[in-house]
Amino acid sequence: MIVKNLYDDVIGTDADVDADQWTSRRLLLAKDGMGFSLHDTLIKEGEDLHLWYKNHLEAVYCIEGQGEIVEQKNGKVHSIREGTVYALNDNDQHILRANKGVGMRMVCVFNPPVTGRETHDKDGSYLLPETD
Ligand code: 9YT
Repeated sequence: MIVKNLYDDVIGTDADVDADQWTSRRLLLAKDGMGFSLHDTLIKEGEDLHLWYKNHLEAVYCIEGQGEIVEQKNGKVHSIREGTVYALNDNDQHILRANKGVGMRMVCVFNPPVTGRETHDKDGSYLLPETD
């Protein structure tokens, strides 16, 4: 069994990844062998993230804050607040916005799992690890 605590075991370690627009505290990673990774992510207030996880499926559950997500393929805008979940089941290209003044706290699940220190490439995706 794996038991970790965000404050004791993740914050301030290599699994705590700070980017310009977000901070991702990675609770479970590929090395934990679960087949997914689990992140507690803070989206900084007023930020627009252009994302396109071509290599991963991601589900995101908002537990604090407010914002919106725009589907790039059709321009549809969905508001996000505490209790909203979105699932990028079609590797959907999207824009994620955290409202000014509040930011958002999200629980994110990635399949396949991220391995550790991934940050976005120019398309807003994470690369897969090299395999033989
Ligand atoms: C919700 C989202 O995709 N935020 C960007 C950071 C990413 N989810 C992560 O690695 O936690």
